[in-house]
Amino acid sequence: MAAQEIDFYSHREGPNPWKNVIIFEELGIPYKATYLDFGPNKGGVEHEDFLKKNPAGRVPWIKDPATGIELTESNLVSQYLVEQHDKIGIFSVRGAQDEWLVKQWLGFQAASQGPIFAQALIAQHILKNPESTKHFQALVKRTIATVNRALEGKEYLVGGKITLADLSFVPWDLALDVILMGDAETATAEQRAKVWPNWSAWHNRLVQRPAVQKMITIQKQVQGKN
Ligand SMILES: N[C@@H](CCC(=O)N[C@@H](CS)C(=O)NCC(=O)O)C(=O)O
Repeated sequence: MAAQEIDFYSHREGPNPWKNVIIFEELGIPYKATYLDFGPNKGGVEHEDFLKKNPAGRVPWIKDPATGIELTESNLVSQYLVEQHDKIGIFSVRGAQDEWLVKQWLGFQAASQGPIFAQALIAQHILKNPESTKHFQALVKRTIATVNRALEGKEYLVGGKITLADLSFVPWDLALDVILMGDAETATAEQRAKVWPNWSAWHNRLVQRPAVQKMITIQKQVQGKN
């Protein structure tokens, strides 16, 4: 019997749910996407209909009919998908140290990369506040420098192989042209490759994966960009 589709609440632009799309595609998991708007109107993340599902009023949010599990927080959703569907261990690592390191980087992504990149984008493109833009861009650069340092002599963050830790960074890193716009040293991909060579090679390696390419194609389709 074919697997039942996972009910997946998402947003066309917001990067966090797109992490999960990479994992759906990596593992061939069927899913049905519902795209919400931001804000309190009907069909919005802050409308009472959705707040009953996720009191945080944010996406992603899933319901898996196979297990009845309902879940939010993109990195937890990815971990759930892997636990249920990664039967051949595409994303598994050996040993307690590496298992904890995967969790460490998922925590770093959720606490540092996601929120800081989001605030840098809002400061420049919505609030149009030069001081805040400079402040948050400095934090964005510190976040990337951290990953660049961790990748010295390595192709992947943990265990010499692809894990959820690596893929969790991809959607926000794909937005860096917009996030670092105007920065003298790191505004373009070419500049970033010079400043953070380990990070840049890793990012390009991740983007070449077929599942990431598929995610980018779907993203462009739903954003009406092709
Ligand atoms: N830590 C959460 C963040 C979720 C999040 O902020 N999602 C954004 C879309 S990328 C959202 O729903 N924003 C709506 C809002 O904040 O009102 C995760 O990783 O899932």
